[in-house]
Amino acid sequence: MSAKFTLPALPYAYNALEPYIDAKTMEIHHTKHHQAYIDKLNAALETHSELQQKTVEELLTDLNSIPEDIRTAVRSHGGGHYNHSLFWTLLGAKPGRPTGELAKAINGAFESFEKFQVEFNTKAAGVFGSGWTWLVSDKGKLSIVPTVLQDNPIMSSPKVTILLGLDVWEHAYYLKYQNKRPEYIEAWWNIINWEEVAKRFA
Ligand code: MN3
Repeated sequence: MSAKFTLPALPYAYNALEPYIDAKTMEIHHTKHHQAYIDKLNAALETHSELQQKTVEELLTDLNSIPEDIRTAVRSHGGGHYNHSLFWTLLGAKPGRPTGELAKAINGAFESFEKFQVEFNTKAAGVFGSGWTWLVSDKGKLSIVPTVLQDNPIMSSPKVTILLGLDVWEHAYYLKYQNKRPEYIEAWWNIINWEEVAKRFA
């Protein structure tokens, strides 16, 4: 078969997020790590042509329907492809803060932007081993959800909307931050694409 899923181009240059995320990390993360998830997802689907019509979101929101022999591969590598595709769009070089309805919803759920940050930081720092932390909207109700490995909240709650996500795998920060995950998380607040987050919320 031809490769069904392909690597999306980054909407900015590898060095666009400097100094918060270095160009080398971005390049390896995108061209090696993300590409590997795509290759392995395509390989898993090779023997199951009936699944090749589905989007990655359709695969992940209905994992129980995936044949057992490739379910773990679809969950891991499909999750990896989905999470990274999303992650790239949620980063940008324009520092800012949420505004409008999104800001209201954050203040409503967490009291203030600062308290939202504290809770997000705590959950992201607390992910044991490799995983992600997400800001999730369930019909406008916001919560912060950590996940392990390449899981995504839509796997267990297909109806939620992912607003924001942070990759806390070591490959996302090790070159620049080594074991200092909290410093990476702190830096990430400077490169969130809040316009994109607001679009997803609306
Ligand atoms: Mn990653």
